Amino acid sequence: MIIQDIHAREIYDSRGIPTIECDLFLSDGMMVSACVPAGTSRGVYEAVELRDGGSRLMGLGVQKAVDIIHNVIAPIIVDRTPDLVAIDQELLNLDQTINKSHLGANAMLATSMAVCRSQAYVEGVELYEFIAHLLDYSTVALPTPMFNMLGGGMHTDNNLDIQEILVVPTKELSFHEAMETGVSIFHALKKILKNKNKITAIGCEGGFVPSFKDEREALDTLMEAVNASDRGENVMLAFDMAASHLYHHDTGLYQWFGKQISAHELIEKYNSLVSQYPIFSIEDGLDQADWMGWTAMKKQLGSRVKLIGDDLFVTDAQRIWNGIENDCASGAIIKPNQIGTITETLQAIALCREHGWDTIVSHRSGETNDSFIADLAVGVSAELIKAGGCSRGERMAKYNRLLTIEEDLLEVY
Ligand code: 2PG
Ligand code: MG
Repeated sequence: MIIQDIHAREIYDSRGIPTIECDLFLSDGMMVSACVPAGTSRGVYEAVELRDGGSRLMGLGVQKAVDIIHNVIAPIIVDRTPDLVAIDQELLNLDQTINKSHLGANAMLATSMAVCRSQAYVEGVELYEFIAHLLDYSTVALPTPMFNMLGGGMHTDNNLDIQEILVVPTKELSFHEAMETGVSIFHALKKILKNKNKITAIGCEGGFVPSFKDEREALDTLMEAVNASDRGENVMLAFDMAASHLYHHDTGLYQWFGKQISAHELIEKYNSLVSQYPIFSIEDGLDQADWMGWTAMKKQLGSRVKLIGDDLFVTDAQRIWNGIENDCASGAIIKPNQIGTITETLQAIALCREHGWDTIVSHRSGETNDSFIADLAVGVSAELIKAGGCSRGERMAKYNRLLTIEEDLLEVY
């Protein structure tokens, strides 16, 4: 079977910002599509997302990237069998930059995801199975979901400096039981916020976004919901601090609820929060360039809480390797659009796994209804997945796909 044609278009993500959808037409008449997500709190080391600039759509159009798919990528794809590894390599050869600025990580990833899906289709297996085959893994597993309950930082306009406060069911639960846990806490939280006269509006990732007087009020409110939900047993909390976006380069200090504090003081804050709340993990606890600070943080907190790098590693195997050598963290966030191809995403995951690091496959704040990351998480047996709160169609698309996969796996095994 061959790819007969490729067609891309500009669509809009869940924030109303342009992104790319890519269709591949196979020689048996099948059409396979993929859509790329985009971030708001992007790391500076992420691969470049090509945007048009100019005045149309605030400069955020992706027509140039769409044209690249039609004019530059199509000639290397059309009339070939879908072969992810070979095609990704050719995309990399065509791009020739370290940050994907020539073709654009958005154009490359749209193609790479669509080729990956096509190859799974041609081989007659589910996407998650195909991903497992690519890595030579003989088993697959459902991830534990991390549910975004309270949003802040760059994702919203409230006063919460922590970008995401999440809940993680840590007990051995089936995926659908973990979902029931998340959904029960989500609705309990809504009721509690309402009783406290706080807004129950939903943020871009499907969690609630009220203001709080400080981090403790936010955490106490969430713990109240955990306990009220009757699912409190073995549920832990997690933070995505997105600290690169709290860091001021001129002063070397971090913003923290109206104050400016040093990295040392921030680590002390984490230390006291970890003593008082059941905190499972802290993502991006320090700035994306502070390798030494990360090593110090790991030394101080690493035995009590998982330290996860997102902007620090940007799904880049080289940066993850640096993190492993310097003992900076205990795991990495995995976002295919940070690096630009599925092959490189899988290399980053394989490296984590070889070194006993956790992988957290993650959505972006700008999402589509494409549920690719659900299959990715299962195919690589990621320990965790971060796909948003318990609302909004583009977030539920991932969780609902995981429910389907769970059913498939129960039937097979
Ligand atoms: C993050 C992500 C997803 P964004 O920082 O982990 O939650 O946010 O997509 O805006 O980078
Ligand atoms: Mg993050």
